[in-house]
Amino acid sequence: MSTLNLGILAHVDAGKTSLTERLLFAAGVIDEIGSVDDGSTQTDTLALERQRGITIKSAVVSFAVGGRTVNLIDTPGHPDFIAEVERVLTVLDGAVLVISAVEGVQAQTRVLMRTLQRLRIPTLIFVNKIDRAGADDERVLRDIRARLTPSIAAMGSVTGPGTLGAAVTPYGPADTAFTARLADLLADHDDAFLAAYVADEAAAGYGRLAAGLAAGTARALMHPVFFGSAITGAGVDALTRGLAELLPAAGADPGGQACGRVFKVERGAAGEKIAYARMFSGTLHVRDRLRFGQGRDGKITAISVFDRAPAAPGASLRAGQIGKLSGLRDVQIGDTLGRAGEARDTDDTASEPSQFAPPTIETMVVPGRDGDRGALHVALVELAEQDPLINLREDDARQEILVSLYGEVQKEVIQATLATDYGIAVGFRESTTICIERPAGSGAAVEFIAVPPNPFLAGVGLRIDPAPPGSGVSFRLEIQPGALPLAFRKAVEETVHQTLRAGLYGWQVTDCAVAMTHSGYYPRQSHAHATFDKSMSSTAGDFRHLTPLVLMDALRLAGTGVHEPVQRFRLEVPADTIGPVLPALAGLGAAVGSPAMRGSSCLLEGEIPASRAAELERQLPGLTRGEGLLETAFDHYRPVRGTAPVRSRLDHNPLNREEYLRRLRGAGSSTSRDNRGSMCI
Ligand SMILES: Nc1nc2c(ncn2[C@@H]2O[C@H](COP(=O)(O)OP(=O)(O)OP(=O)(O)O)[C@@H](O)[C@H]2O)c(=O)[nH]1
Ligand SMILES: [Mg+2]
Repeated sequence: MSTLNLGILAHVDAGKTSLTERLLFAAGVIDEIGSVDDGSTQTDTLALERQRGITIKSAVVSFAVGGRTVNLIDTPGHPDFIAEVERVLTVLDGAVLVISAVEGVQAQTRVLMRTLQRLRIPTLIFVNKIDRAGADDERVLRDIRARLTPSIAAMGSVTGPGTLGAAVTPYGPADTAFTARLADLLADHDDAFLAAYVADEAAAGYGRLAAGLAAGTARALMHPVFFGSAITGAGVDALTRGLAELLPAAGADPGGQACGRVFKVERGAAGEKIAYARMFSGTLHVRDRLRFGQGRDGKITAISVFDRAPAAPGASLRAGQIGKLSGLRDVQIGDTLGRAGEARDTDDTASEPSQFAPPTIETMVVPGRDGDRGALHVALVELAEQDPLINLREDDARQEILVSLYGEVQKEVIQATLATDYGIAVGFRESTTICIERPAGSGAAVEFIAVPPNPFLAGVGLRIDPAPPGSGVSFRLEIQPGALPLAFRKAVEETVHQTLRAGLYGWQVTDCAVAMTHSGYYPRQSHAHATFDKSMSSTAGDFRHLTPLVLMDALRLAGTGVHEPVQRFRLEVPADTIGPVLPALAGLGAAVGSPAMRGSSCLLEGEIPASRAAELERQLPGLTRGEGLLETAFDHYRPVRGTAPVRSRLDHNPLNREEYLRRLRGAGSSTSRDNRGSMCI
């Protein structure tokens, strides 16, 4: 029995949750179709989702099509919740990208399609809402070709678009125009097919074309396009067949070494952690002891498996399946799971570059009552477990708590969640834009063991080099792999990642490659007569304490530049309002291309610093009689013009060596052995 782990992705409101509901109904899992507008769907189950009619968290449902189990993950479309989509991408065998037949390709549609293509995730396109007034299937097809990809195959035709009677007729072997278009598409991507086709057109029999389309789809080279309506059910049968015939099943080796991935964490009724995981190979059983992340472990106390129905208790979770695991107290989103004691394929702990932009605003959370500060901390730590990108930062001295966010809707959701789930009323101080730092050049530094002024029993040399935009932080060894025990190497690597959270201006340093160029340590005294002597043996603490000193020295030599996030925008305004709109855009630092007239409206596209986008949204109704339509999506980072902004410094990196060492000494007066390390100063 094959399994397909399928993501449904789209711009907000395109109809993902409604389509999910319709697919569950068609597969016989539910007897009645729930509605987003009534708050009665299977996947929008949070009270907030039902109140607002939008999806906030990803949710899994399971059903059968054509002898195949489909585990469908309904994702949020609002850009404030893009982090939910990001985590889901790592566990998918295929995706359906939903596009509204009325609105066509939208800002987030493009962001998602680019990412699906980059990750080579096989993707079908579903053009939804053909029943809604204004639906135009031909226009949307042109739009997809021009703005997403030309490698598409429309799989049917629509009659009566824009009416409740809108219907879809799937194409078949007898449609010669369809088969000719398929042959052209395959010939574009497959030289063997092209040669056979040129030699003999009859070689392109329908069976060959259908197989070629499935193969091209599986390789994410081409994208079949289906039409339909989640509300009336038109076209949904053809899409369902497409799920069974055109998308590849999960490759699965249940007997192999256990390997899975956590893509969602939630709390159960009693506050216990529940991890949603997809298995890539091997099989997990209840009571298995697992290891995950960097050195954490735990024992599975219960498993629920998604298998053509709501998750049900099971004894095991096999390769290809998705299930909920209980008992893993320290598990985190994004963790790779394996069985304790089994060898890892790799010891590499480098962070994977993210597929989407990180949050671009930071805001201070202020409890309504001062007495709630402790409870607020606990609540936010729990929320950060479910969404690590909120990147909780605290300053005990100043009693400040800061979170990173994508936008105002996410802020409102956090506020409402704190109020309803935790009983804590909070407000927010004004948000600031989160910048990043990139190294301006290369820099290297080294501290040798037992050579003053190095106060630690460790030797570390590091070099930092710039890396391409979007590549994140990588770490590699330029010493012999055996030259440094694994525990020390890990300590250096982890500390490198931690240290780079705050660069010379206090912002996350990214798009750089860090190389370890030197190491030195004193081995543990292991003679029978000698007990462990910390004054003579290196510890992981020595490496943790020394690494920030060396890395910040290297970074100072490299220098860094502060970069601010820039958004791409698409703005449709009534043509007669262009007079006031253009100077307002210029005043906000936007760069605009030449306006394109579209009947009585005018289309403007360009770039705007993220810090000014909210202001544009505020001004727009006044400038356009409330008729302006704005879409924005993160595009890139660019160097800040003028004075580089400095981030409020909560992370204590050794910008000042003396102060850093003083602080460590202060920490050493506590009972923590690790903090004391073996600082011989
Ligand atoms: N007429 C019509 N309306 C639809 C169709 N599909 C969805 N809708 C409506 O569009 C709105 C949004 O639908 P959802 O299913 O919540 O869209 P979504 O993509 O899940 O939205 P988010 O998860 O918030 O991004 C709701 O009011 C639906 O009733 C359709 O095929 N036809
Ligand atoms: Mg939804």
